[in-house]
Amino acid sequence: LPLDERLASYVVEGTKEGLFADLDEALLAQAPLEIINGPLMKGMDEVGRLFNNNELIVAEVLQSAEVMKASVAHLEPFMEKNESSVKGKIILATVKGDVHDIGKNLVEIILANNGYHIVNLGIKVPPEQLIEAQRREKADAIGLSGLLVKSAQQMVVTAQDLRNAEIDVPILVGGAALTRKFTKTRIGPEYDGLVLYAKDAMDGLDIANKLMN
Ligand code: B1M
Repeated sequence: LPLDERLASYVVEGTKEGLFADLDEALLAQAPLEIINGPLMKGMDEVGRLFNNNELIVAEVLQSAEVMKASVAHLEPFMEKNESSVKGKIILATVKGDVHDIGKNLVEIILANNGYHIVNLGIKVPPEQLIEAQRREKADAIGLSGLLVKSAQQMVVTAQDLRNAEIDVPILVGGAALTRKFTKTRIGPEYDGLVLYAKDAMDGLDIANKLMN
C-alpha cells in the first residue's frame, strides 16, 4: 500500500505495528498537521462510517482512538512552536455527556504551541465546573468541544448557565456536531458574550489570535 493508505489503515485496523516508522517516513515530506488532517483523519472518518453501519463495535473504535492519540503524541514534538510570550489563557472542555476528546486535545496542543496557557478540564464537563474554573482562572476565553448531536444542545444550556453566572468572555466552540449557522442562531442569542465557531484546530488558533489582538 502507498504510505498515506498505510497510515489510514493503522487507524481503521486499530493497530500500531509499523505505525511509528511510517509516521517518521511521512514526516520527511509532510508537516505533522498535514499528516493528522490528511491520512489519519481519513482513517477516522472511515472508522465513523463503519461504526455507523454496525461493522465496528465500540471496543474497536477505542482501539482506533488509541492509534490516533499515539500518532498525535508521536508527531507533537515536530510541530511548529511559537513560544514568544503568553498571549492569553483559555479554558478547554468537552461538554457534559460527551467523552470525545481527540479533537479537543489537538486544539490544546496547537494553542499551547502558539503561546496560549491552556486549562484543560477534560471530558463530560458540566456547566457548574466551567463556571467554577472561570471564576478561579479568569481566562480570556472558554473553548467547548462536542461531537454528539446532543452536545450541540448541551452547548446552548452551558452558554445560558454561563450567562446566568454573569460570565461573558468569548466562547469558542467546535466539533463535528456543530456548524457556524447553528452557533449563530442557537448559541449566540443565548449568550451575552461572543460565540465563535472553529471548524478545526488551526481555525481555532486563528480565531484565538484575532480575539487577543
Ligand atoms: Co463516537 N461517535 N461515540 N466514539 N466517534 C462519533 C462522533 C459518531 C459520529 C460515529 C458515528 O456514528 N458515525 C457518533 C455520533 C452520532 C451523533 O450524535 N451524531 C458517535 C457515537 C454515536 C458514539 C457513542 C454514543 C457510541 C456508543 O456508545 N454507542 C459513544 C458516545 C459516548 C459519549 O460521548 N457519551 C461514542 C464513543 C466513542 C469512543 C469512546 C469509542 C471514541 C472516542 C475516544 C476519545 O475521543 N477518547 C469514539 C470515536 C473515536 C468516534 C469517531 C469515530 C472519531 C472521532 C474523532 O476522534 N475524530 C466519530 C466519527 C467521526 O468523527 N468520523 C464518532 C478525530 C478528531 C481529531 O476530530 O474530534 O472532529 P474531531 O475534531 C476536529 C474538529 O471537529 C475540530 O478540530 C478537530 C480537527 O482539527 N474541533 C474543535 C473539535 N473540537 C473543537 C473545539 C474547538 C475548535 C475546534 O474549540 C474549542
